[in-house]
Amino acid sequence: METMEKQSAAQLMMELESRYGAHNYHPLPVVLDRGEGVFVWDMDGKRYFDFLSAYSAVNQGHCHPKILNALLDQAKKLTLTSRAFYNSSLGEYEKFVTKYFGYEKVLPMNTGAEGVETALKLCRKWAYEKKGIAADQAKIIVCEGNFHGRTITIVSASSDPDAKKNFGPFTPGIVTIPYNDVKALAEALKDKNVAGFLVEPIQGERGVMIPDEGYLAKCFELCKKANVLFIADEIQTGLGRTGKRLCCDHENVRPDILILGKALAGGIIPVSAVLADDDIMLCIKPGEHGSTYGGNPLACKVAIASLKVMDDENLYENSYRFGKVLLAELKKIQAEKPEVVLNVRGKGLFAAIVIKERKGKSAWELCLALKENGLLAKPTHGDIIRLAPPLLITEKQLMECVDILRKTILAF
Ligand code: IF1
Repeated sequence: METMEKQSAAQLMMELESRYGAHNYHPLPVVLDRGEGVFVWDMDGKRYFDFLSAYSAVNQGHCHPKILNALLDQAKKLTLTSRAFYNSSLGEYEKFVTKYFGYEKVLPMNTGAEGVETALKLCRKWAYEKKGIAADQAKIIVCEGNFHGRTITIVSASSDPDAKKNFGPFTPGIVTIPYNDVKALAEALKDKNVAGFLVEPIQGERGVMIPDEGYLAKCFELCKKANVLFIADEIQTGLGRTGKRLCCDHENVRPDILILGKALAGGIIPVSAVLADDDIMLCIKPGEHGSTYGGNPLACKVAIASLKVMDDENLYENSYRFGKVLLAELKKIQAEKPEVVLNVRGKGLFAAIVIKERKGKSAWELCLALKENGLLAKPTHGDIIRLAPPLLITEKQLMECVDILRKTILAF
């Protein structure tokens, strides 16, 4: 007979979240307590490879010592001044980040959603003040299946019913076209009131949807011809995730407005940024936009350290090289078990496995099995598993992970 089990510390934590926290997530049943590099540990001390990297915020690895030191040093000195005063870190960061990405100006914010909102506001300002669109007529083109965040305006641009249902009324001035469809963009750009085109270079939430080669470059060219701003949401794809500094770099596209977040602060604190040249950025004047925490000294130092780690530890190259290894291995696994793996795709260390769903055997169950075998990943859209390890993973560790994936999938 089963004896009554004493509740574990992990069970208690899950119960506390369920009892006192809003139910806006459905996490995998693992309670993480510690992280270092590519690893996280649960409350029982079990070690896992982290193949989500907090949705690519932890590209530099968990608790990176150089980023942590930057945080600690600055935290002892000055954390927040607001933008009512100057601070001794912001200018240094602004110079660093604009030179790093090759833009004239940066507007610092905190979360990704705020970065996207900022980009949309900036685009509208530019449309009225530079392009000459009549008041309140500006339109932004977005793509079906996008994920740009959770604010009202951003969910207004979403095509996911879960993101929208009963959150209306929505922000007007948004036009949705299919993703990876150059013709649809050309058609939509015929409208003279279009101000901007907002696009993810790879759709993450959609399940690592990689557009055809040349898509970004063609879209950019069409936008140029129509005097429309090309706005890239690189919050998830930026900072090495796809094997280059930016995903747009694969096609030598330099977005008019670039939005960054997540790994810009190595998973330590929320830092986002909108980059553009003067012609666009200076459309926003004092008092017209901002954020209490945006550009705070702690964020500035952490962001500089996070960007330096990307170069110092060859994380761009790692992602590019090991991404090829990972994809090749995933293709082998697919060939070994086509009745489970319908498809695999990836660019850099940003990959996805599409699972053939059978009764009781979905991507969720596979993720539970992976968890048992020491690898954490999260399903998206029911049948897709996104794979995105921290970029400092070594080839040896990666092959260990491939073994876990193979073993788990073959047994599935
Ligand atoms: C959650 C997805 C990833 C993003 C892009 C803006 C934001 C995100 C391209 C907003 C955020 C997250 C948030 C996370 C789940 C996640 C996600 F599955 F929903 F799509 F990463 F793949 N642009 N992405 O991916 O940034 O305001 O959250 O800082 O838990 O909702 P944020």
